[in-house]
Amino acid sequence: MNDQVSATVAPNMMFQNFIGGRNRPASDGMTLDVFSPVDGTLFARIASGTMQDIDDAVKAARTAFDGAWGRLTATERGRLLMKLATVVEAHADELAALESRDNGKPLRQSRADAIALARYFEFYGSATDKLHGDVIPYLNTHFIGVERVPHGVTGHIVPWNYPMQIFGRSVGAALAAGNATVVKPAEDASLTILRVTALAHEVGFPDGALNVVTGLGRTAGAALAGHPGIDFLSFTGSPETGTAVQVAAAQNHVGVTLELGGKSAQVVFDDADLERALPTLVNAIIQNGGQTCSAGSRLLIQRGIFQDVVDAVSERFRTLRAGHPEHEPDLGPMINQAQQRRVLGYLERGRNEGLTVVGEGVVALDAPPGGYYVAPTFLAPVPHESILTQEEVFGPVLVATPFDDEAEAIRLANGTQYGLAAGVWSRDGMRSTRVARAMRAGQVFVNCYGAGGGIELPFGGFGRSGHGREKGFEGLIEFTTTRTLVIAHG
Ligand code: TXE
Repeated sequence: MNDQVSATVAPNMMFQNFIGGRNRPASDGMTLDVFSPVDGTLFARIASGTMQDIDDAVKAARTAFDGAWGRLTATERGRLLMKLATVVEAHADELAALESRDNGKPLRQSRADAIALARYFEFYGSATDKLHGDVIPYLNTHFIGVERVPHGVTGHIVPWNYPMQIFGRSVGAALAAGNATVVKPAEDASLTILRVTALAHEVGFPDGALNVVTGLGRTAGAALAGHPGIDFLSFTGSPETGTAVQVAAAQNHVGVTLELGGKSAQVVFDDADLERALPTLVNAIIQNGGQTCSAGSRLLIQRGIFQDVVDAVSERFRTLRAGHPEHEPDLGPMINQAQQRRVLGYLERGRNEGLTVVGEGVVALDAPPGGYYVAPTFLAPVPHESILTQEEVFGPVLVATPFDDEAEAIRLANGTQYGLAAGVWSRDGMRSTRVARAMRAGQVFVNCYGAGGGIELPFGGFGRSGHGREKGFEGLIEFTTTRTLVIAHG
């Protein structure tokens, strides 16, 4: 995707906004070119959504919330989501092919994302009629009920790394709770979200319950974040944009959940089951080319086994191939040229710091020349203060740092501004539990690593990783607020 708004290039595939139950071009007719990261070719165009489009979408959502959508019972909402889950699953291959072309993910990852999306709709669809409120004991003369009610119209700003999954966890929960929604997908990965929205329309979601406006972050995204008709915002992306979204939310005095990435550590003690750990340590950074908010991008290894683990991980790195998504590579290309340059820039800065690359994969021969591929790279030892240890690279770059004891492991693991996920590897149950409970991270894995997986598991950050929780039942609660009813009867 590039940032250039154009009205001239002949489209291969043309995608429009979806507002109030209808496909619509941008209000000014402008479009954005969509380039595939696989080979850099132009293959589609999307609407370059405007402030007017966002305003129309918010109004359509409000009409739905006050009307056909808001009138549905919880059970009816749930049934629609469950129907959508079934239809998404039936379209998993089609969605996977579209995603791999648009986003560059290996096909199997795209398919896994489509299945996870279906599962989000199933999970939240089956929860709608279990979202109970409370009754509070108060005066004998009063009945107090606390209802869980939707915020109203919710805005969802979605990034490009897991479009289907993040759409599922955020929009699925919001719809289940009864909100009407306006979604701004990332300009680099809008297509599957538009396709799933069309499927939602086909299964019977009322017009305006789910609206999608594509386009640039600084126009369509900013217009959505700052729209006074939005009652709650959900944002996943960079800390910098997260700040802008939070400022916009503050100006309208509405709540916002922010998921802003991480620099998650995997702590490997000298009694760890290494055979079990090794594939996971590598996969946790290689999955989705490292473009995963909860990627395990730092290894902390106890000094006595440091060299052995580094050698074993390096050996695996040397077998890794970045290649064409349809040819079962270990990873596909980066999402765009800017991301490719960003990752290569970090590696350059690492080299300037004098860091050593100990294991490097390859860009495979089948990787088309115009694509944005980066060879997976493992560096060790890397000091805790290094830029590669402290900043989110968002690419297939892994660093390893030694530690001496438990206290140091905890200090290093918690020693970045982020706090999204962590892993602890040890056969000593007391130690691993102790260390896991000392992690400043929203998800901690012991002798496993989920890289953010788990539809049912609350997910979100400490510190610069953001606030609020998505996924699981907690994610559903975020899309509600309460109304306390005080009824005097004596
Ligand atoms: O993110 P942005 P970018 C991190 C990762 C990556 C870096 C930059 O480190 O390298 O961020 O990626 C919309 N108002 N993550 O530039 O800008 C934008 O259109 C409102 C981690 O792609 O945050 C897109 O839909 N919205 C992350 C979304 O914000 C705006 C996933 C994310 O884009 C906007 C992605 C604005 N002013 C990147 N500007 C994670 N947590 O997983 C942009 N957007």
